[in-house]
Amino acid sequence: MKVAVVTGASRGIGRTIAEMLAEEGYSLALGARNVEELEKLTEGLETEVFYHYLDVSRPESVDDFASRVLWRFGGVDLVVANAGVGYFGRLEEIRDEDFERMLQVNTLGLWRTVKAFLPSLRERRGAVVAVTSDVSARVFPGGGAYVATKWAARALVRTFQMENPEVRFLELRPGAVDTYFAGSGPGKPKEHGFLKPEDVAEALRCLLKLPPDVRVEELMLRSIYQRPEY
Ligand code: NJP
Repeated sequence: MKVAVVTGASRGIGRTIAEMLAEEGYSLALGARNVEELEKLTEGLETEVFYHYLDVSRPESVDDFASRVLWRFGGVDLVVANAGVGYFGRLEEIRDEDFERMLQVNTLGLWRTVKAFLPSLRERRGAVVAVTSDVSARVFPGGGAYVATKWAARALVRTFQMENPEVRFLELRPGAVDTYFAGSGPGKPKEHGFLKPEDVAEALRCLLKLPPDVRVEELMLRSIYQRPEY
């Protein structure tokens, strides 16, 4: 049975991807800081699930999580590096601690997560899904700091790919999605430009069905009600 790791699995996109992967028969290793939510999620999943506290902004937490997962399963086939946070404001207004937090989670956290599982992924010729953003290759006023952390994440994903051709890296770039992101909560109508997390998970489900010698490197998906901007 294939083993998938999902970071930021306690809610939003990560949680929905975890549910989809369980349906697809993956064994799961789920990480997030909110362990209570991970426990609740696990109760509803019909597959083998390991969950553990994970704070991707702390190197020792990532190492601890990875070694527990590798001990439990012996190896992993898929890593969904999804954990992310968003703080917004004009560049002269964004707070130092918010910018730093985003760098720690969105950029360094992704790097640490992939790095920790890389030997196993190489051995199993596995795959990484790096959840970045539709803004990982564009900018917008009021989003400069968040955007910078996602551009950097994109650069890391591409470099990882070049350095590890035996692993397939997919940069998953969602536009606005109806989650708890940036302090909001779900319930926003699709007509306001938000995808449902299920839309993202379904897109990924389709891609995972492709033959293993197909490398989809990037997927950007947005609601038809979100303005197309590049
Ligand atoms: O957000 P939300 P999404 N260590 O807030 C976890 C990107 N994205 O699902 O630790 C470990 O509902 C947090 O868990 P917890 C976005 O940048 C979104 O929308 O328990 N985990 C929770 O499970 C991000 O990369 C939109 O608090 C940490 C999860 O992350 C990804 O999509 C648009 C953590 C966040 O769930 C998923 O975000 C876009 C840490 N230090 C890109 N800090 C959008 N929603 O509109 C947070 O372009 N988490």
